[in-house]
Amino acid sequence: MKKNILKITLIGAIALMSIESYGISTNVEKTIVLSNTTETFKVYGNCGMCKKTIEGSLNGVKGIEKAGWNKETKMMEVTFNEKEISLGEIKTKIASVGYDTDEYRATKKTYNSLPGCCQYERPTEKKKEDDHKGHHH
Ligand SMILES: [Cu+2]
Repeated sequence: MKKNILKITLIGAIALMSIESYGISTNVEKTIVLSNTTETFKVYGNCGMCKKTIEGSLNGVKGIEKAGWNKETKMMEVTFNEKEISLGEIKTKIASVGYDTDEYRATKKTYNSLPGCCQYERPTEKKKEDDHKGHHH
């Protein structure tokens, strides 16, 4: 009699454990799906060659699922895994090949080394001189 109760309890515990571990595995799957994000943002550029350079900067980068730039709207759409790469890192990569976003700017040197047709009109930079407004040196 005592033995039987023990058996039932044991079976119950095993059943509960397997339900639990099943729950964990589905949670992990959900997290992976949920961490794929699609963001759309503006990248300054001109032409089809810019498109190749901009998209190329994310080519083969870990965490990047999909990246496409539209030369008419200048909008970039990136699908990425937030666990592996952040939006800031993505914009930094784009800036590193010469293209500005509103948050991250390419260096003058990188911009100047772009082919002439690709030297797009850069967004206006917040002037540092403005910081000195209101007081005299
Ligand atoms: Cu171009």
